[in-house]
Amino acid sequence: MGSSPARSRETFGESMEDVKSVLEALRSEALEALNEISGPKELEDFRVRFLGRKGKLTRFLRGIKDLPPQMRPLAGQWGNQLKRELEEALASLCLGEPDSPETRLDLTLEGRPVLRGSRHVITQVLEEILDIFKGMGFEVVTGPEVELDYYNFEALNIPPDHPARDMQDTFYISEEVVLRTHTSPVQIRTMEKQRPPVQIVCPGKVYRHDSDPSHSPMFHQVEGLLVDRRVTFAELKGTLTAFVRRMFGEAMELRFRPSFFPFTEPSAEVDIQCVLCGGDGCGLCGGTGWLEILGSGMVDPAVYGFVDYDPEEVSGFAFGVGVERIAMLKHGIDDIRLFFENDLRFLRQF
Ligand code: 2NM
Repeated sequence: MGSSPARSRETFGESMEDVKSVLEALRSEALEALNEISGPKELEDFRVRFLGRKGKLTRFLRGIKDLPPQMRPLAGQWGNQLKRELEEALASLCLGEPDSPETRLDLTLEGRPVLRGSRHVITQVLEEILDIFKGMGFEVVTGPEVELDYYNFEALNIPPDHPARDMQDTFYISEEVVLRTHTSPVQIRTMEKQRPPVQIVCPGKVYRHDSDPSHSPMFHQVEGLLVDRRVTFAELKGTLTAFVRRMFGEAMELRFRPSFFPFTEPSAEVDIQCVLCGGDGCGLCGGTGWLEILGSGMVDPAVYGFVDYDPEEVSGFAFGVGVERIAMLKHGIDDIRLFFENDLRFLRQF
C-alpha cells in the first residue's frame, strides 16, 4: 500500500489506484472468508482477522493518517464503506442462536414438523365416563377442591373418629378446611340448593395422603347421585350395569358385593371380571377372577337430614368411580404414577 508521505502530486492518481486495489483485495479476501464460516467459532475468528484491534481493515484505516493529506478523505470513505459492509455481513450471520447451527439461514431445509397436542389419557377416560352418564340423563356438576370439613365429612355422616378423618389420610388446610378426599361434598352442596329429583355426576380432582403404584396423592373421581321418589336398589344395579358394559364391552360380567360406607345403606362394591385372565384367576385379581372397580349404595337417611330432604318421601342411590383405576384396567397400565410423570413417550400412546 502506498503509505509514504513523500509521494509527489504527479503520482497521486496512481496512488489512489493503489489504495483501491488494496481495498479490493481485502474485500475479496474477506468475502471468501465469509463464505467459509459455518459456526460461531469461525464467525469470531473472522471478526478478529478483519475488524479486530489488529485486524487487516483496522490496520488499513489506522494507516490513512500516514497518506498524503489529499488522499486521506477518499481513502477514509472507501475504507469505512468496506468496514460497514463487513459488519453488516457479520451481523446477518449472527441472527441465529449464538451456539446453534442456525447462525446461517438455509432456505433449502425442509420445514420442521408441527407437533399436535392431544388430551391427556385421564381426561379422555373421564370424558368417556361422563358421556355414558350424560346419555342416561345425569347432569355434570363441579365444586371446590378446597372444602370445608363439614361438607367433606360431617354432612356425609362420617363420624369425627372415622379413620378417613385422620391426619394420616387427609390433607388439612386448617382444623375446618381440607383438600376434598372425594367429590361427594359437591353432591351435598347440590342437594342443599336443589329439591329432588336430583340426577348428577360430579367429576374432579381429589386428594389423599397416599402414594404407591396404585395410589396417587391426587387422583380423579366421578361420583354420581340420583334422588327421587321411590328409587330402589334395582335402579342402582341397572344404571351401574349399563355403565360398566358401555365402558368394558357388553359381554362384561359384574357382581355386586356387600360393603360398608358411612353415607350409604346398604352399600355395595362392584366387581368386574379380571381384564387380564378373564375370570380364571391370576396375579392381577389375586386369584379371585374379579377386580373391584367402584363403590355404591342407597343414600343413608342420615345424609338427607343434613340437606333437609324427608327420607320418608325420597330415596336415592350414589356411587363413586376412580378415573385412574378405570384407565389402568382399560389400557393395562400397572403404575398410577405414570399418569402424572408427563413422560411424552407414555402419554403419546393414547
Ligand atoms: C362412593 C360409594 C358410595 C356417595 C354418597 C354420596 C352422597 F352424597 F349422596 F351421600 N355421594 N357419593 C358414594 C356412595 C360414594 O364412592 C366410593
